[in-house]
Amino acid sequence: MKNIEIINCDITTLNVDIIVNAANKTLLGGGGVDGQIHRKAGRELLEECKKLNGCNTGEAKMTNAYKLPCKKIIHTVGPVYRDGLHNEKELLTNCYINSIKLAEEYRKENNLEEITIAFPCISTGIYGYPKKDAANTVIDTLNSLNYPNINVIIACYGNSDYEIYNSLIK
Ligand code: AR6
Repeated sequence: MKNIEIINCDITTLNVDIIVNAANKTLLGGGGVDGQIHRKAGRELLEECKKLNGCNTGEAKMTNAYKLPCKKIIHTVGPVYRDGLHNEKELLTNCYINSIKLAEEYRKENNLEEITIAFPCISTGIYGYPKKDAANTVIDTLNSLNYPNINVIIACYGNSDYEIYNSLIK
């Protein structure tokens, strides 16, 4: 990645190229960050999502952002955490890799020199993924990828995630 920045914020307020949504397989909205994104983007987002036929765990699909300040939304579906023995780590990794692949396609299609994509801490809310394990996996994944025209923001929602990520990035 070009740069990785950890910030403590509500991801729906970010005026970046792309924000990522921690969605569920239906892509039709829910609680957590998904609920906030749908509420603030407006009804048109749901109408577009209805045409996508859902999304498998670890995969990603892009939509417009409607009333949000960002330009696009990538919806990805994190794993529901059970015990760490059900492919959770690989599926969480796939969410980040597949979202960044889509972001790079978007960058190239639009002839943009560089773009910024912001991620929430996928799966670590309602889906119960342990926060430190998730953060370690996310940082390892991002460090293993070579996308020199993509800036990443990790949008932490509250101090606990923010502190975990800052301790890892040092
Ligand atoms: N900005 C940034 N991060 C946020 C925001 C926000 N506005 N709101 C919550 N978070 P969750 P999951 C953080 O539960 O665990 C939905 O019902 C939150 O603190 O939103 O992947 C979907 O439809 C946590 O760190 O997503 C699925 O059914 C992180 O976002 C299910 O929840 C993820 O928490 C997905 O569960």
